[in-house]
Amino acid sequence: MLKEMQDALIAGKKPEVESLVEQALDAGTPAGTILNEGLIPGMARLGVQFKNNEVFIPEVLVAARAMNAGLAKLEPHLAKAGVKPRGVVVIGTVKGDLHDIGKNLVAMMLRGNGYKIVDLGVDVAPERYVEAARANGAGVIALSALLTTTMVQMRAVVEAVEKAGLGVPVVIGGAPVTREYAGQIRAQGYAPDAASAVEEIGRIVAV
Ligand code: B1M
Repeated sequence: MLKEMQDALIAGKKPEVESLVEQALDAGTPAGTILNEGLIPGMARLGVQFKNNEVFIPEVLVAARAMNAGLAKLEPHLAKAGVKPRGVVVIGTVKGDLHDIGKNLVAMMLRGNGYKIVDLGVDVAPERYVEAARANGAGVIALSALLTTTMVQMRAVVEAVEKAGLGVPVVIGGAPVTREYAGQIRAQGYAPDAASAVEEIGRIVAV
């Protein structure tokens, strides 16, 4: 069923992806397995095809919609019941970058672990993170970037936070980003994936 889910995702068949996620849940497949062995590998396979010019932006967009619909079905099952609020995280994909699947996944995992999430969406300018963090009393600002051309925007956010004297730690992630890069731009945290983002943010808010 998970292979079928990958194929449906790549083909951008949103109702089929939703129905396969529901069927897998009904059959008792853990939400984490559906995510890590169904949806994410499907997106990775599509990424290879995209790189090789076997599929193009319209197909990838349709698949992304199917992925987000599948994630939405999984969300209640990834969430842990009865977790006390652990603070506010402002999250968004940086300016110039429209990729939102990884960011949505990180937001979902954090929500499931008891954080209140203020999701600013994609293409977010540095000053918007600052405004939202201030308005919502955020404990952490989380940034996502998927392009080597937009990861430089992360530095602009760190600088805007410093300039505003906000004192809110910035945690970064996304495929081209590394811990070394986080150090270079004075970001306080880095996470390679959504599960690590929960750990990293937990470590930072506990300090
Ligand atoms: Co784009 N794209 N794309 N794309 N796209 C990539 C990223 C690319 C690697 C494809 C490739 O060439 N192989 C390549 C980037 C090359 C580079 O710069 N290194 C690329 C390109 C070039 C482009 C365009 C420039 C193409 C063009 O126009 N010529 C263009 C740019 C548009 C823009 O943003 N301005 C573009 C457009 C698009 C679509 C709009 C069509 C679509 C996005 C739709 C959407 O998101 N709603 C799209 C997609 C879907 C992809 C691929 C295929 C899949 C990305 C994805 O969702 N992965 C991608 C290829 C790939 O990644 N294999 C590709 C699944 C997701 C779960 O993983 O986002 O990595 P990811 O998130 C992970 C971790 O990175 C981490 O946790 C997540 C879960 O574990 N993480 C964080 C992410 N954010 C975090 C934040 C944190 C912590 C961890 O905060 C604390």
